[in-house]
Amino acid sequence: MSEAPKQPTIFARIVRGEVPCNKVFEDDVCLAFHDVTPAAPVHVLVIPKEPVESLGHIDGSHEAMLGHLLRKAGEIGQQLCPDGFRVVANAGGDGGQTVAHLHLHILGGRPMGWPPG
Ligand code: DGP
Repeated sequence: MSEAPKQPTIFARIVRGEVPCNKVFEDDVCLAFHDVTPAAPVHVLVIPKEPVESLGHIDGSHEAMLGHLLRKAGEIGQQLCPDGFRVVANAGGDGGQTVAHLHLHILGGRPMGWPPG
């Protein structure tokens, strides 16, 4: 029996151009845009165009994409937050993930607390 098709996430719809976003960067592999509910003065999300669910759903075929995502997060973070920034990937329920499409949060523009909540 085949699985019922999953509904596209809001991020898949942003990738397809069906939902607008405040874009920061885009290439063939990823898209970066401002978070709609910012948790810091700078809060940008970097997502793969490929709809991978989370860091808990990756395998060797995703290595190049993940390296690219992290590199772009570093470049964007350094550009927007020269005094420092944090990159976070929430995964699964206990990880605080609310959108089931892998994404890196870039947070900055203020000192970050530790440990996170
Ligand atoms: P997480 O909780 O780690 O799954 O983060 C999801 C983030 O996505 C959250 O900070 C809010 C943001 N978000 C949800 N829907 C939208 C949207 O439609 N547009 C934008 N720009 N951000 C969104």
